[in-house]
Amino acid sequence: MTNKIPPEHPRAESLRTREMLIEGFREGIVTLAGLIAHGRGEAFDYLLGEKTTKPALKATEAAAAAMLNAEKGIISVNGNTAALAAKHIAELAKISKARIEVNLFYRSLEREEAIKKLLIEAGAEKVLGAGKDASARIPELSSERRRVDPHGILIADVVLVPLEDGDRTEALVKMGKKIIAIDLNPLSRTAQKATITIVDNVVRAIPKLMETAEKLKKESADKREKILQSFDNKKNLSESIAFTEKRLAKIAKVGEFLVIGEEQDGL
Ligand code: PTJ
Repeated sequence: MTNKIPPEHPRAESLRTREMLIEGFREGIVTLAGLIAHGRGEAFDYLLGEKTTKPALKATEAAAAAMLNAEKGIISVNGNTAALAAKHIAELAKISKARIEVNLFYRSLEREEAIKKLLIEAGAEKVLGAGKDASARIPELSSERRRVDPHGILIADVVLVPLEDGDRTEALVKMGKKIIAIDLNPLSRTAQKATITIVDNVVRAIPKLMETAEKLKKESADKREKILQSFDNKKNLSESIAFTEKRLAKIAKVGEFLVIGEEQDGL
């Protein structure tokens, strides 16, 4: 049973997101550690101002271009992502012609099947990677994340990994794949090792990615390739970190929050 959140509560949006994860945990979608991971994400989001920044929009554009130009694109889904964005994941897969694969750090057949069912109910046509379907292995990886679908992540050229752990990102990059990460922590190994890192909340980033892919779909593959080639992940990560630095410096000057909603302009 979810807690009733008054719409006028100043942190209603953030509380609603928490409730989605708590509900996901009760339904066997989210793992206990997923709740802790979300807390870390929330802290970074708080420092960021809980808004999509300009660097995040730039990374989103590059990510959409990479997904549309992929030959075998795939979206890797874990417990938190499924609980927070199942519908948008299903939509994004359709727009970008990407496949969807369940890939968990805390693997169990029950969770894999529950996440697969949730995604199918949310509109996904097919979901790879559950149970025996994950019969292939990623070399150099010891966690349960090494188990992948031979028709999915193993052969993909572009992999979207919202909310990841660093090991797998590194191993997938070594395999020659383009990795798109969504991670609120620009200092995480995932953020640092990915080809394109969107420093934003999954809740905002996946709908934005969907919207951007819809727009870029009307452009030529050449134009999308140019967007991709002109993107520099290190530079973008620097801009994301600098954004938080500037924001905090501004707040530090007055010792209290600036008017929420007006503070992003000019940063
Ligand atoms: O569902 P499973 O079994 O695959 O397990 C998933 C978790 C999240 C438990 C597992 O991947 C894990 O332990 O992740 P980490 O190493 O804690 O990393 C999670 C990263 O995601 C951290 O850098 C967080 O800051 C970030 N994060 C958390 N919530 C969000 C987020 N980034 C974007 N949007 C969020 N909502």
